[in-house]
Amino acid sequence: MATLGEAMLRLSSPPGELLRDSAQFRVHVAGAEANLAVALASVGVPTRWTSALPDTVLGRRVADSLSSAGVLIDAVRWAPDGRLGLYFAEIGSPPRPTRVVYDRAGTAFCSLSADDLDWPVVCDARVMHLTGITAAVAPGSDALVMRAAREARERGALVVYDVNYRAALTSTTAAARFATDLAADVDLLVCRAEDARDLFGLAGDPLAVAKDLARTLSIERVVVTSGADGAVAWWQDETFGAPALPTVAVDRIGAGDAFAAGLLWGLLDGSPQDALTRATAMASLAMSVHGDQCRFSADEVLDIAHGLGREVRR
Ligand code: KDG
Repeated sequence: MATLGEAMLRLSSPPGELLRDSAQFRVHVAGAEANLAVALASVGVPTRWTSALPDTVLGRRVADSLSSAGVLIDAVRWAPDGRLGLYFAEIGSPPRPTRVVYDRAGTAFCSLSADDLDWPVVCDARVMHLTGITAAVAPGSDALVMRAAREARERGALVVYDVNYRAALTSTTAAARFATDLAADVDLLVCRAEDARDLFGLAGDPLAVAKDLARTLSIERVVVTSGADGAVAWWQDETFGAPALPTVAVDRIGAGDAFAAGLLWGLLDGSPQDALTRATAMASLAMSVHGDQCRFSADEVLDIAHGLGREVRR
């Protein structure tokens, strides 16, 4: 598995405290693609994460965290200039929504150009995972994602694009245009139902939305996620679905990345139905722990996927 994107540190106020009041922050490593890489490595899928990190103690903290999870970081570019991005999070609790504030201008990743990367190493995988976040990080990041998709495709990898729209980084119009431009090099699209509505004006029954996305973008496989209503797939004219699993969500940030990790893991050795089932299990587990990343073993995820969640005594 291969992925490409920016990592950040997340500084979050403790549960039940507001960013404007809190005297202390909890620190977590974050970044959608890094989150996916950690989740995949934890279930035993060899995964390379490509990025740029500043050659500082904070950059090394991120690298150490990912490599301790088993993620391959040999394609990371160590940048002499630039900084590590931060973001501040206040975890919501009904009726209070989650709040995120980015501080990610001028990061080492913003200056990463396609010519900096060793593409045969970056793309040495059966699947290349890319997201709309990476494409929107800085002017020029869109070209990086385009190149990654093309390089991966030329080497025979399956290219997966997770729309992952972030309003703080780009407009819906620009995100829709980018997805449309990239589509010719995408084998599987993952899209939240709300992104399908906001970017492409497609709403209603999730399966109909998935089918319409497949037709509109000419992509053969489309997965649409609907949070607590589960996920569906339009898969080369076949359809699949999986309900969301019950969870007590302490932190929803990163659940979509865990979903994508479960999906891609399932696709490597199972059917689209297996993949959706692992995806919803992984997402529900991710929401049960604090932080953007989760490190569950394959057995832990499969137990939840098969409804075997039980007390563990060893
Ligand atoms: O999906 C979770 C990510 O949003 C989080 O880890 C931070 O990558 C991030 C972003 O750009 O929002």
